Amino acid sequence: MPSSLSKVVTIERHILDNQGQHPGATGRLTSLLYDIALAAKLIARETTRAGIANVLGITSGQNVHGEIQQKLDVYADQVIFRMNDHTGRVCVMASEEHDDLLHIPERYPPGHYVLIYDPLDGSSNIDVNASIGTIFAIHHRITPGDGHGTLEDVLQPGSRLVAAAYVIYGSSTMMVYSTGQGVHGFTLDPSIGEFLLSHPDIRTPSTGKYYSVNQGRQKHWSRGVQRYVAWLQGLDDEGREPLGLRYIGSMIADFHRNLLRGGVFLYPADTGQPSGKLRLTYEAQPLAFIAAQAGGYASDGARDILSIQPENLHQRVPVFMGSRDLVEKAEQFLREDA
Ligand code: AHM
Ligand code: MG
Repeated sequence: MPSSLSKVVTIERHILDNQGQHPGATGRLTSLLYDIALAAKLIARETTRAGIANVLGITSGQNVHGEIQQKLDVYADQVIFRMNDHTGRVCVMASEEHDDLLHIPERYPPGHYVLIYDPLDGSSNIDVNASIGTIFAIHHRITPGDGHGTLEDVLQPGSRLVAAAYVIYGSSTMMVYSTGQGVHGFTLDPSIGEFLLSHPDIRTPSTGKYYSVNQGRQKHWSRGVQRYVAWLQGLDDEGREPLGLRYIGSMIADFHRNLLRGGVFLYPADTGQPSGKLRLTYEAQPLAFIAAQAGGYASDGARDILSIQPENLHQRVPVFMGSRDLVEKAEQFLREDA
């Protein structure tokens, strides 16, 4: 075997090695993460074909080959559900695409875990060829017994997450995951169809180069948010150099860049959106978990996002996340102007 091959770590091997370090691990979480990685590969394949599907001409849902085309977000949603509905590892699921819980079909055994996901975040970016992502959150079930899961299993604070992951479909496809033992990133090698370890043990800088916000909504912001963003821009009396503004409008892409380079991503509450835009259980919680595992921090402006007890499945939450110093500064400005 060429010596370079001994350095290649597939996501499967990494997950397995990681789980091996947990005393009493049964391998169920390992298998669930495999299933998620496989779903990610299928979605990545369709994502790269999305543009060419348009070129081939789709009318009323059919392409020139007579194949029924699905919207990519519907496809992603179904792939993730079907990949996990029959394995005996999951007791209930929830997705951004569905108002209600996704129950495991009666003919399959319910399992130990709860899977919550946003199948294709930033989907308005598909048509303009910008990056999009998928987000996963995994909890243990908390209802007793081995029946089907309930809303109570889904509505848990982020501090109880067992694992979280996101996939970014960009210039390459990457999957980033944490099971509470650091954050690890894998790049999909399309020639062999494997996610290979490319970013072991990601640590986010404590302060950063970038801020990411929809600045167009500035007139709707509170005074605290206005003052905070002016501080990021170096417009206050401290005379600091401004941070660079980077905003794709696809949270995973904005979050991922800032995780690696340092920075803050914010989607604050404003007068038009009093709880912000982003959803707590399948957008903010998993990214807050990953940020914390990488040494960063995520806040709703007043408290740690991981401490919030969700009240309902699709609840929104203001978000400030990324480098710890920058997020704590946001809390300071919002406290002063409360
Ligand atoms: P979506 O779940 O409908 O795709 O919306 C979420 C997306 C995030 O990815 C992104 O951060 C945000 O919406 C951008 O919103 P805006 O266009 O208001 O800046
Ligand atoms: Mg979304």
